[in-house]
Amino acid sequence: MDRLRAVHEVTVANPRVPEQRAAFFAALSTVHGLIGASYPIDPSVLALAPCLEVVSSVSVGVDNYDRPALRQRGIVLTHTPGVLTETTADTLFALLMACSRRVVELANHVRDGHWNAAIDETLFGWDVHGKTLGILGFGRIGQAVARRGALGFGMPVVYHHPRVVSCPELADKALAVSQAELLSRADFLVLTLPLTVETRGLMNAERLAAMKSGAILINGSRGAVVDEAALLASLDRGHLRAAGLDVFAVEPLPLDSPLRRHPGVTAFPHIGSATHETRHAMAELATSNLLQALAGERPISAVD
Ligand code: 8YV
Repeated sequence: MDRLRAVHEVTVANPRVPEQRAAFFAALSTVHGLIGASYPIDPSVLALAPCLEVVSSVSVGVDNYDRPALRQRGIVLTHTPGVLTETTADTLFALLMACSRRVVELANHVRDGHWNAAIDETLFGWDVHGKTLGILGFGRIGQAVARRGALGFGMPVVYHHPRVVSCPELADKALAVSQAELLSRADFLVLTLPLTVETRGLMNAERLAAMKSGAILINGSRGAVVDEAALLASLDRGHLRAAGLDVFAVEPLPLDSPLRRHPGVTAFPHIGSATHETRHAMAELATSNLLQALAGERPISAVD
């Protein structure tokens, strides 16, 4: 904030907070730059922002932004890739471990005073080491998850990506396969792909059924990539063993969502990049992007 205020007049207003909504939309009529995340910037918002030149997103995902509308107006869109890769991969591997070893459930078993005898097989989890790790979407975050599995847990890695990916450090440890083979081989299937027209609803009933029986699904992409009703049906049918979800079609997850308390679901509140260090690094990068673009310079990480 100090860096921004040293150069520009700054209005702080969160349109998701009712008390701040009016201030946000009032400021829109004069602002040249926006910085933030998780709020849809579409033609209805752009119509209220005649002076807008730059949108600096504090996120790597940019599905909140109507990119054709921004391009049509010549508005620069920037984001914060790279700085959050390792933290997000840590989160997704934590979610994978939590699901397979039933960490949340068993920690609560102790907390709730139920540990009154040596545990038996009803409380056993499942091994992670040596199991097949499948990655759908082999970008920066997918490759970082693969490193954790292959180099840290001795897991054979298979992945599917729409283009050929060069990843020398995993050359002999990660195998590119078809989407069908990925679904059939993965003991753990980790989704690390962007939300696009092509990926929206990708993990539907058919693809979930094509997954290996007893597999565990981990979603670190966007909630809308997964058909949540079909996922619940797969869990209830006993086809999938568990699901670890850091993202949801509706966020925050509604209190009446069956995903919130389903025994087969471990749910995180979208904490992929949510560490002090990484969110600070993202804010710094987003600030640099905004300052550079408003100064007419090429920003560090432009999307469009
Ligand atoms: C963001 C994310 O930090 O980067 C993304 O795309 O989903 C998160 O890491 C979150 O959207 C809030 O900024």
